Amino acid sequence: MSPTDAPASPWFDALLAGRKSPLGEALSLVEAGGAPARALLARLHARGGRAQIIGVTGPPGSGKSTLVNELALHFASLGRRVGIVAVDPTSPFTGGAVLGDRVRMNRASQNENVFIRSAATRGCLGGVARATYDFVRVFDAVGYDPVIVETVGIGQSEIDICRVAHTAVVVEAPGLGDAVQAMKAGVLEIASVFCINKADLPGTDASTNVRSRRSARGSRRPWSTRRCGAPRTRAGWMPWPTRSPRDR
Ligand SMILES: Nc1nc2c(ncn2[C@@H]2O[C@H](COP(=O)(O)OP(=O)(O)OP(=O)(O)O)[C@@H](O)[C@H]2O)c(=O)[nH]1
Ligand SMILES: [Mg+2]
Repeated sequence: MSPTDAPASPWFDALLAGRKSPLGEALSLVEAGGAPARALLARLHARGGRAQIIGVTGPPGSGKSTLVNELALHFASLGRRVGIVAVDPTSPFTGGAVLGDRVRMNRASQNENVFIRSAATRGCLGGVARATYDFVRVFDAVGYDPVIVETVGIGQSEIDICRVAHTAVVVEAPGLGDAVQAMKAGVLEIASVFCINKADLPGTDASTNVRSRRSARGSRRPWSTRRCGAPRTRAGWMPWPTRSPRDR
């Protein structure tokens, strides 16, 4: 009998208390899949549904990890325990992944209230890894709130994050597109919040104006308070552009 099958065990109690060592083991167990993973997720199921799940997505290099680092430190400073799922691309040649997101989240990784779990895409398209949702469920069940998911750097149509997150933050940097891009369908339609990152760089005003026009058209992905499952829309919600220079 594995620790997860036992009706009660010190391991499971420590996991429910959110302790980092059993949490890491539990995340590895659900990533491996199979019967033990299903058994653990079934045991945790009733405890979930409380965490706010924040998706952070956007093009490669737009500053997602830097922003997630700051967000996590902010929530941790409020006494919240923050789970982060950082999705990195798998190399099609070596099968490995450079866990670059983690490097950018160095300060958050040293905070006792923050737990970062990397996940490699392993051929999964859409911007998230196959295990992403199970990781979120584990974090949620053991009291991490919010859970922040950073996708890989995405293009216009990789929008799977909106199946996972209650709140989708689309991070962009100045100079990455003009008004035509802003009108296109795809990732821009899932935003609950547009974050114009690198606001210390030239072109920020133009990018913000473009996003404001986009916001005025509304979003098909309004903000949601629903804890799990399909999002509930909030009538009248408009995603708004906000700015985020790194040093603020
Ligand atoms: N000037 C400036 N540079 C920034 C800012 N935020 C991040 N950067 C830099 O932008 C580069 C990319 O930052 P990341 O946070 O790794 O971007 P990312 O979107 O997570 O990148 P991927 O995960 O590879 O898609 C790094 O060199 C950061 O130091 C900012 O506000 N201003
Ligand atoms: Mg990153």
